[in-house]
Amino acid sequence: MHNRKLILSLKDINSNKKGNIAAIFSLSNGYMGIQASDPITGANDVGTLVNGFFEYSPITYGEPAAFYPKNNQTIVSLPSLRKIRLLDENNHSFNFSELKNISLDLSNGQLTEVYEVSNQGGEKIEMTVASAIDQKKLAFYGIKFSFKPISYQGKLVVDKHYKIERKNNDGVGEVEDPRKTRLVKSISKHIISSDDFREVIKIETKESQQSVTIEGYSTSEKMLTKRALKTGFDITYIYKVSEGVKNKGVSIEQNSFDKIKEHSHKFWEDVWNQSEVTVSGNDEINLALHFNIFQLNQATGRDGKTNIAAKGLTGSGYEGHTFWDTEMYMLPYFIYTNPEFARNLLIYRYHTLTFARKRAKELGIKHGALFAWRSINGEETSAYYPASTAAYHINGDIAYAIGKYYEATDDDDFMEKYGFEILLETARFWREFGSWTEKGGKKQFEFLTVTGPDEYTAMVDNNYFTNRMAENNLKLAYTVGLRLAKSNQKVFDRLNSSESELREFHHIADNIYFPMNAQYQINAQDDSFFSKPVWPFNKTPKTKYPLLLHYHPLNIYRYQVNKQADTILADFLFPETITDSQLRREFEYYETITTHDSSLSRSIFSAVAARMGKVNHAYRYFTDTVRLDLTDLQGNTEDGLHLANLGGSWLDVVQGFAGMQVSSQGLLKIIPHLPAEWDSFQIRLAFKKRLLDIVIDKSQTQIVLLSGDPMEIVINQSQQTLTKIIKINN
Ligand code: IFM
Repeated sequence: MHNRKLILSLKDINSNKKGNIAAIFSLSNGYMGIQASDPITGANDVGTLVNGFFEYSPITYGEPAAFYPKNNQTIVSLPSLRKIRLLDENNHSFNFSELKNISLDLSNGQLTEVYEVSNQGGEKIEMTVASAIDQKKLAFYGIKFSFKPISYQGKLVVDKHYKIERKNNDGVGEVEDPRKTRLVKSISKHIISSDDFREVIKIETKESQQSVTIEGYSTSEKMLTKRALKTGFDITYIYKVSEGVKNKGVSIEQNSFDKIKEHSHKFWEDVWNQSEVTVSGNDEINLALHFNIFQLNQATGRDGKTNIAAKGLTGSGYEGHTFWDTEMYMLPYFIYTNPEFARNLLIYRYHTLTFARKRAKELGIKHGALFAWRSINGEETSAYYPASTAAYHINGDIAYAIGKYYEATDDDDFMEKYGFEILLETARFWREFGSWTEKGGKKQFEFLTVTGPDEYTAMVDNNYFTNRMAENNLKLAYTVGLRLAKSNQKVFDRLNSSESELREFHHIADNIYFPMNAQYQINAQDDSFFSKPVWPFNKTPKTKYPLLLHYHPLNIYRYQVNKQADTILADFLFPETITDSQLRREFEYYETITTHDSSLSRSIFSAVAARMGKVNHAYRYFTDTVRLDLTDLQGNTEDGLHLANLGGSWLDVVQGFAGMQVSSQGLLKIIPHLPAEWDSFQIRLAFKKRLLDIVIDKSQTQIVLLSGDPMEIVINQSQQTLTKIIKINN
């Protein structure tokens, strides 16, 4: 971050809705998340979220059928660590508050808020709140309140005790917007102990049988204190949130607000050092990009047992579930900047293999595994199979990410312990799930009744994206398997595979059918896509978007209309499978029928447009992408940030504007496309144990090898040996 302080504050966001502010300025550390909710009113507060801490509730089907998932999983809203009660000397509450400013320092993770708080009589005090989350001892959070008189000078009562009460919204509830969360009832909260300086509460879930202990500690004053305001005073609280037996180690007295801030600062220094992405010439974009990367890091489970929820830990939308978003949109950032985080995210999938094997069997596939479309613990939890279980591509997405991780790290240990088993089990799934058919006298392999990424088209035959992902998955299992059979026979044998099984995978991959549209000479999204009429866009008012909230799914399914990038995403992931001219035709066709109702769409159109050299076009998609939550473009930032889109903005800069790809020979390629609006931009990339610093400006591309051995690199089609520094004219 070049010693420049980057601070996000109120003026940088377009909507002052409390829920948006709470989500945007939330602090988290992959383990727990704390929204920047108003500490006085608690308005819109989802409380504390702990990654992986969820409750089951039964899914009620009007018309059940065999092997539908039985339970919802919902991330639990734990009590807020920020809520505070202020009273004047007559015991009247200060319960009105106005946020005057809020600022999040992206260089050290410190959040500062300034509120004007008033009582019923209109007397005012100023409350400044400084907070930070520990990025090393993940159970800890520190918050300091500073009070100053404005028009009230008397004594101030500060109460930080919990009020264990049932909220009005406790109870099972149904919601009409599928992107929101569900309300859960079977949670119990007890006060375990409470004294002058400390309070301990325990929260237990009845069905999932999880528990969390929250310990609050006031470092100087009592938890309930009364002091004269005079020139003002501060009170600091430390919180420790321990799940089950996790985080028992460090006692609350061993930590302090200063140490929490120090740990946070160190963590962010390392992050920026590894993953610098600086845009010169546009401060607004530069800030947004840093914010996105900041939140991406905050959201990520780091223990191999937890993952990234679609909303991270910034809100309870989508119930805290993990989707394919992780592998396709967020993992690339970690693979190329912090491979250790990437490894842990993939290990999470490994830990869910038991559920995935069971799910495959439930779908009638005896050998192999089918990963959950949406879940917290790995068990499928979606009640709407046409846009979940049928999205079998999740298997190929995970396999793709494993392939990319391995390509960038050569991490054999990962492959032997976890990766290959996933590749093998997913390849086995495709083998049994697909079918051999004959078309025009040629035998080919097809995948029937599937849903691709585009959720406005469901249950179709031969979705192009799915078929590509399956092909890649089968080929990866083949190549990695063969290598393993030679290098580590023991691991290979443990998984009961054989060279003939691997050859079968390869044979299938070679014969997968890919639908083409002859009229436009482009890849067809699926077999029946072009037999449908195009959605009547000119008769659809703006107020009817996103379509999913206004039209029955079957109404949407019978038209050509895309919610998000589908075939174009396949083109993005497999650049070597398509010629420039076909890509151009394909982009033009699918762009006109895409609504971008999904936040996962625009970033891909941007990256592909940049690759095509349509840099202005790419830039328009990019500006929407990079500030999507800061502008509340989707209208639901209050439910939590759109984590996949945050990752998508990094993809746009690195894989779009810097044109980064890895060739089929495993070489890093850079093909720069500097947007006209920028003077230059700089990125850092980790690749095969090297750290590279790349600066692209109007006249040249400069690549510096910051650490690691010399390597071969391709810049603008020309292969070079990078020993220290390369400069090439653009
Ligand atoms: O995974 C996505 C899906 O592709 C579109 N709907 C939202 C999900 C969670 O982000």
